[in-house]
Amino acid sequence: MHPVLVPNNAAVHTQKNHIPQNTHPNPFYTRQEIKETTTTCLLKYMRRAAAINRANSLVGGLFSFRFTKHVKAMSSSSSSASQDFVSRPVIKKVFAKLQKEGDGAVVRRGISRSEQKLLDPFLMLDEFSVSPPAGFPDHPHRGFETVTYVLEGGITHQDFKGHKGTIYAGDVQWMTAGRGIIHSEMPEEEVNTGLQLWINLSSNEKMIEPNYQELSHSDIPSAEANGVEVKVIAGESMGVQSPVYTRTPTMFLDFTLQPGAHIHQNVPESWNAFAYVLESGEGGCVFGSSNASPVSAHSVVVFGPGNDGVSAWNKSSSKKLRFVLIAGEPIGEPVVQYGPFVMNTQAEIDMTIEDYHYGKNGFEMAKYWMSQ
Ligand code: FJE
Ligand code: FE
Repeated sequence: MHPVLVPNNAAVHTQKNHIPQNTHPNPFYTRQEIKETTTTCLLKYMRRAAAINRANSLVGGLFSFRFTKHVKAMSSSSSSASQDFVSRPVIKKVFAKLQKEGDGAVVRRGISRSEQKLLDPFLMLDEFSVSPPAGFPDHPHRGFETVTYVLEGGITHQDFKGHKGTIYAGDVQWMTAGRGIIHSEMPEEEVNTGLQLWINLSSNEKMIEPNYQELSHSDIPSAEANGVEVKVIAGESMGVQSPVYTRTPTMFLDFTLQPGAHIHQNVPESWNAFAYVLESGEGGCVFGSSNASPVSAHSVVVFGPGNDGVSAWNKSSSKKLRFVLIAGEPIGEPVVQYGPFVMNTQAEIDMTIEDYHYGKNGFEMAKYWMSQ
């Protein structure tokens, strides 16, 4: 197998450290996780916190053009609007723990094999934070799509067919791996964070030609009303529609709620849906019912079935709430996964490993290519 498929052998972080009292906490790590990191991690954290402060002071005076539309009662900062809609209930909450992936990279895996049945067609959700020289060097994919949404910094990708580019903050790469992609995904800056979602393809699309849909932040439509802003990465919300073609019908929305704001988003009845919390004030993030218990940042919230959409409240009086709401039409087929290969049967996985090894059926360039 390709070396990147072997788990990396970096030492487990156990050493305790003193954390400076007045340092702004790195939002990627919880206080407990920061306490548990090694000296090297602490240095990275401090570099990152400094970079965040620099970035924050830069962003302060900048305003970007925004496509804003007024929407009826879909979002509201008054709690009375919540009575108009019934939300799907929250049936599972998962705190995304840190784990190592690629070469020295750290991800929070919000969705993994244990959620795949509940959340068909979604296979994986990682919140990544990666600094050079760590990254995701040359590795293959087959049988699904990867959606990379960069939140800070940049990720440079290169594939074995010569396709390359950098995904910057706010940009999205919607990659259909289909019959096969081999690529590298490496960080550009000091601080590079974002989400990577894996969406399954149905059996009749698993072996299609690979394809990319690349959206710069300015191509992603957004809307704003009543303390709610939405960036529509896939699907439709608050009257605006994404240009992304989703082979597996998918909704991918990035919501920011100001303190006290509320949102109800319709989701098709048969679709599975979840939210992933990126940022929240203490006790601020509430889903499903206005008096439900709050969820913390870095949590996946799985919604139960129902024809109503989902509701969210920002109960914080001072901090904004940011989460992504992701929903998709279930495929309803067996899933057999071997790392970055996702097929319907073990025989297809065996064939994929052979194709990758011998450079066949879409992996022809495997023998000759290496990223630069
Ligand atoms: C992977 C090896 C990998 N999460 N989040 C094996 F390198 C990867 C992989 C990633 C990844 C990449 C980005 Cl940019 C963001 C990620 C895993 O590339 F998924 C497996 N199984
Ligand atoms: Fe990849």
